[in-house]
Amino acid sequence: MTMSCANVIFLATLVALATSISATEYTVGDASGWTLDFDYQTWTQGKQFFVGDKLVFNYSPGKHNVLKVNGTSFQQCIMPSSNEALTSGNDVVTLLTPGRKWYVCGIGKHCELRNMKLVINVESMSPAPSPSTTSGSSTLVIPKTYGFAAAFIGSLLMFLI
Ligand SMILES: *[C@@H]1O[C@H](CO)[C@@H](O)[C@H](O)[C@H]1NC(C)=O
Ligand SMILES: [Cu+2]
Repeated sequence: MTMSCANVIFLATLVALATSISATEYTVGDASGWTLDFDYQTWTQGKQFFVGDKLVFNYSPGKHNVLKVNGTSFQQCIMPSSNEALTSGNDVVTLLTPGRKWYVCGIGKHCELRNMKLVINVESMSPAPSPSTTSGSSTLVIPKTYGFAAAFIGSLLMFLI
């Protein structure tokens, strides 16, 4: 198989596009971190969270923790029985799937009384403009969530065939 000049340029463009899309890392509560009586509702306003982005929870280990819960647990501050809490004090959570995500602190009544609860909405990566008008059919079988990856892989497949 020989690479045509057009294909090489096409591939280089794809690689450039792929590297230009970088994940955002959000420090929850910014300089305040994960703490008592912070307004996390306001903190999330104006922020757009995408699959691949990261949340960083900063706090003194032992004072707080981070639990991913469901919507019901979030509303009522009911902690899951299985102890899956993050406890390092510098917990990095990568947002892997789209949809609503709920995080609470499981220590004392921090969720109930001190507002240590965070809800965000994670959006699918917005699909990059298609670099090729003929790549559409090869991306259909792959979920939209991975739109960009799908377009990328689809294009690579086309390139190799
Ligand atoms: C939500 O989580 C709680 C605690 O883990 C669990 O008891 C409950 O069944 C869950 N609810 C749903 C709708 O998944
Ligand atoms: Cu706490």
